[in-house]
Amino acid sequence: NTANIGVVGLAVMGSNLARNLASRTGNTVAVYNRTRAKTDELLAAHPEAGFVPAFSYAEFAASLSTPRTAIIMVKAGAPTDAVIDDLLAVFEPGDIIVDGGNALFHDTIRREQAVRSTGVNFVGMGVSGGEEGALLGPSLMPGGSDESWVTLGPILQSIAAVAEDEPCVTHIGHDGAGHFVKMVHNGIEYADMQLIAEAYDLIRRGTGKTPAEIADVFAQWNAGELDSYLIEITAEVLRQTDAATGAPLVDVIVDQAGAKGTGGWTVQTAIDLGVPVSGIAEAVFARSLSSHPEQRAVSAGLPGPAPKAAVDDVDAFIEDVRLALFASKIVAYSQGFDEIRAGAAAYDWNIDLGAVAKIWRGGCIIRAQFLNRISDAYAAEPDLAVLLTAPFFVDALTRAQDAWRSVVAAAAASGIPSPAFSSSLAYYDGLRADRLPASLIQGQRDFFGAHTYRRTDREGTFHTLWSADRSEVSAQDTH
Ligand code: NBP
Repeated sequence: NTANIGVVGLAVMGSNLARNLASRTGNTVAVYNRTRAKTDELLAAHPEAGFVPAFSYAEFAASLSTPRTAIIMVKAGAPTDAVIDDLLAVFEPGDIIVDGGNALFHDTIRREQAVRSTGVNFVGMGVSGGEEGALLGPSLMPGGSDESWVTLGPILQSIAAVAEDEPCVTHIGHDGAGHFVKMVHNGIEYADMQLIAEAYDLIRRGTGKTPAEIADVFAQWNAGELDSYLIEITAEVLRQTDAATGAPLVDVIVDQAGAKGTGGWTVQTAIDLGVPVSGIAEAVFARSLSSHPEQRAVSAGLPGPAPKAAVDDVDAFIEDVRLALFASKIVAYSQGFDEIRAGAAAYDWNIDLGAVAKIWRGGCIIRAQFLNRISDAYAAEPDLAVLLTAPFFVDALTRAQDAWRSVVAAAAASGIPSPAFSSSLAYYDGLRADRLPASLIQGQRDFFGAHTYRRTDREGTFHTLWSADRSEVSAQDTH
């Protein structure tokens, strides 16, 4: 019983997390991997870590002090279930199993319920920040019981990224809450990346600047209110020259974006919850559209505006794009937090939205200055119904208004696809509309399906007798 924490699964994420754990004072880390070679390699490469290796689950359990705490970092899906079963065979009530893989929160809810019935605690934990985050400090989103947080909290706080002296970890909520929040984090990441890509495309096509010149634009933006990891790495990617051809690397890379699925989960879940995460959805679909070369090939000859001459005032246009990007980004985050709020209500999680914004400030891909403004907004008003209505964001959206509209209009007029910019603006205008044509939709639904409607001037539900004399009846009378 020499180790206080164990890691199962020693591929890149697990071995980096194990090294991170071992580097913090007070931790002794037991390690196990299904295939022995990975364990041997890790031990040989990192003798300084003082790992306690195990070559069976029984050995692994025996090497851990109680309550035993193990973090699973294996391929999400069936492998996670297999490892949980193997651990349950050797663990005892009160022990803690943490799944740090990218599990779908529905699976986490199911696993938590099954594991809880054995008396063992199960914690689904979102881990953000990729390989480097795992090694040096990830953003951690643990769910699970309050009891497990007592043991787990201090360990996780010791390995998490630090932002403004605060560890990037908080107990998100029970059962699947952590994986839910990690899922939405990834959805927001999709939207943020798509928005940045659209900004680049607009500047390139609108001004004729080279990728290296646009890298300078992004580097400059990174010194202002857009300061974030994604803007920073965008400058790096755009500045990169391909060694083989001498061309900008971005022109050599095939323009078909891949995806591992978490963005799609965010959208599917939002549909289930009735939350309009249109910016995230556009980002997911933009990747899908890019990845159908056969459809793009047969569509290449479709009519559209001739490429325009470069804009007159390059600097003014770039500033407009910056403002449009900032406004659209506010929409994306507002939609993402709306989904977390709705998920918390639906699954009975008590999620502190301001704390979520704070733990994303370090370690993860969407880390940004901007997240401080989100935590400020929820600190001022914990029940904020729409994040973008917080005063700071209203100011920003007021400043960005004209630029946002003119950029979306210019994109449409010039035939430059900007799905995330445009849909963010449409969402914003939809929210602020005094009346929406949803009234007409209700009329149509009543016409073909007698779905009834409510009136603006009286209580009750009503139906018009469309195929008779078109008089209106109270809906109770129609059934
Ligand atoms: P992989 O997702 O590639 O998984 C490989 C690991 O799973 C190996 O240790 C492998 O053992 C183990 N494994 C498999 Br596959 N089936 C198993 C089974 N039936 N029983 C026991 N072990 C099994 O590793 P990764 O890229 O390090 O990611 C680990 C987790 O972290 C994933 O869930 C991933 O989604 C998540 N994650 C990844 C990132 C990232 O940036 N890569 C970020 C955040 C979260 P073997 O050696 O015996 O084959």
